[in-house]
Amino acid sequence: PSHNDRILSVQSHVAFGYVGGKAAVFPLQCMGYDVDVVNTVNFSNHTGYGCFGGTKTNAEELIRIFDTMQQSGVLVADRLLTGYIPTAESLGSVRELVKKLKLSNPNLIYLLDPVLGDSGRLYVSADCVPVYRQMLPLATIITPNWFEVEVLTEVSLTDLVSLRAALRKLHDLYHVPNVVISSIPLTKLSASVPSYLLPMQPMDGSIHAEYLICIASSINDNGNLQGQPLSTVYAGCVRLIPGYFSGVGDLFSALLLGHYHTPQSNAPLSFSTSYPPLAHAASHSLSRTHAILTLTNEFASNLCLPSTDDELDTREPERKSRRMKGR
Ligand code: PXL
Repeated sequence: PSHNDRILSVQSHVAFGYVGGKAAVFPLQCMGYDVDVVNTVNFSNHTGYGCFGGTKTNAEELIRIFDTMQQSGVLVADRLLTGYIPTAESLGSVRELVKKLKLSNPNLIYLLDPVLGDSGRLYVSADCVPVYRQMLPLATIITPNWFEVEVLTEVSLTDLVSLRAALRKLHDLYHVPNVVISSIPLTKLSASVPSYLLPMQPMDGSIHAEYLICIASSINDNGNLQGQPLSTVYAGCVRLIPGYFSGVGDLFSALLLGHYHTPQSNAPLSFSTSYPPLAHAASHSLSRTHAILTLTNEFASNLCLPSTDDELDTREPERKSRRMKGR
């Protein structure tokens, strides 16, 4: 497919591995998008390794890049994708960029991935949290993981009632039109998930530990008026692939932005769907991300590596190909 749209991606660069821009840019280019890339850090590898090094782009440097792009007449993206931005100062300069882009293009499609951390661990500075809260109303779509939903909304996700409360806060208080939470372990929402959401019922009636649920919630035009629900929620399930993967959220967010087409946006010529834009984009991104992870996992399990290296090698498959070549 060919897209006329241009995407500006503002996230991390790593020399080794596939997180941040390394996970996001190539898939978008494969979809036919032109992608402008601003690196928020220039690191050796992702920060989950015992050791990492390199430099962060500070706020002043980011502003210089954005301002010069504007002076050169090349700050012309139709879509914006932001990811890993590790300090409040640099995040503040991206917030100002978004305001500027929205002023010159009110139809800007902005996917904000509020990269804060995962599974109870922050991997950016804690003072990014209030800046992200300021940025939420500027976004078209946000893609927090469940931990980021909890941090941003201060609602802990334990069941469908708390999930609804968190979504309400994001839509109502922070004015986010579209929220996608790509992978909540079913066990986290405990027994309150209705059986029609489960692809397969365990024989003993317990909740399956082997599935992840993806939630896509879009605000309704008449939400909260005349008893209309505030948002429409679509849910999908995929099988959990055991192992530790990095950059999956970055890949998913990029695909989501790439597949999101509203009647106003520049969709490929052949594009037509009966699904609402967010549900369409979420289901495509979910199945593609899952397919890529399945291939990565197959690749990893075909390698006979010493057990101590297994965990690291599962994280970043290209590391294995290097080692294989060296044998
Ligand atoms: O996947 C998020 C991410 C992006 N970029 C860098 C990271 C991480 C998560 O650890 O370290 C550099």
